[in-house]
Amino acid sequence: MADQEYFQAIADAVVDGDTEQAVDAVLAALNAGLDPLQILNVGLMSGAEEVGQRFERGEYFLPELMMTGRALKAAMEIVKPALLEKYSDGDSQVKGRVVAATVQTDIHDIGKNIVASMMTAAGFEVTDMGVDVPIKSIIDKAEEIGAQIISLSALLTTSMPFMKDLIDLLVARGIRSKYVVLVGGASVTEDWARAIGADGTARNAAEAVKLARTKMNA
Ligand code: B12
Repeated sequence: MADQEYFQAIADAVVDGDTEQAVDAVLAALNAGLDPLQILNVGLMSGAEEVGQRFERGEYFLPELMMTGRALKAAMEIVKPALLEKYSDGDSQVKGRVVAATVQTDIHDIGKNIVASMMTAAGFEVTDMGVDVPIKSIIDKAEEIGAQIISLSALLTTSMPFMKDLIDLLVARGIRSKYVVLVGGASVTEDWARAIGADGTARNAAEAVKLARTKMNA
């Protein structure tokens, strides 16, 4: 079977919201020796993207989104150990402290979780605050644990403005320069990140880790 066929099978299972099929397809791809990052980016995320488009076109509704969410989560549990093994950092030195959260009004957590896991594997100490987290709580936690990085996820265009509000609040409190603020999620772009005064964004978890390392010179 060609690599592309494995990725297609994974994407198709995600589009069908078929958990069992998604898990089987990811296992088959891993057993065939395919790169776990490609499985995430080319297989799982393109399936998620297609589901999103069908939802926008009115062909899919909330139940389909939920089934896809379930399939993605189960598949992610299979691909995660392989990702962590491949991308973890051998040296045990802590690279920095990170507060990660999905901002208020947004409950999407699959991308945030994988970013948090991969940062942990890369040697960052990550405090994951979960989803729908008020910006003030995120800042308070960052202050409390002495974080250097604030990692924000948002998938809804209506939740993205809270990223800007958080940065504005840091500025208002005179502590903006203490933090590297990274933003991400399906609708977040480089332009948006720049416009709100964030320190950067990345398309996927491996790039997010690279960015965090660059910012920390680690
Ligand atoms: C699954 C899903 C759901 C599930 C989520 C389950 C869960 N536990 O997370 C459920 C069913 C709950 C859901 C609900 C809704 N959803 Co939804 N959902 C999706 C879907 C199909 C996949 C999301 C996903 O998990 N992708 C896979 C992960 C791995 O990708 P990711 O999150 O983007 O993360 C990667 C990168 O972005 C990056 N990254 C992530 N975070 C960070 C952080 C930093 C710092 C960095 C650098 C990088 C980074 O790395 C990650 C890994 O590589 C998307 C479509 C899409 N295109 O993404 C719609 C989508 C996000 N949903 C959408 C909508 C509209 C909704 C609802 C409003 C629907 C409704 N009418 O109720 C609700 C909102 C609920 C809420 N208040 O949050 C829209 C948003 C549209 C918009 N532009 O605002 C989308 C885009 C679909 C669409 N095209 O219309 N959804």
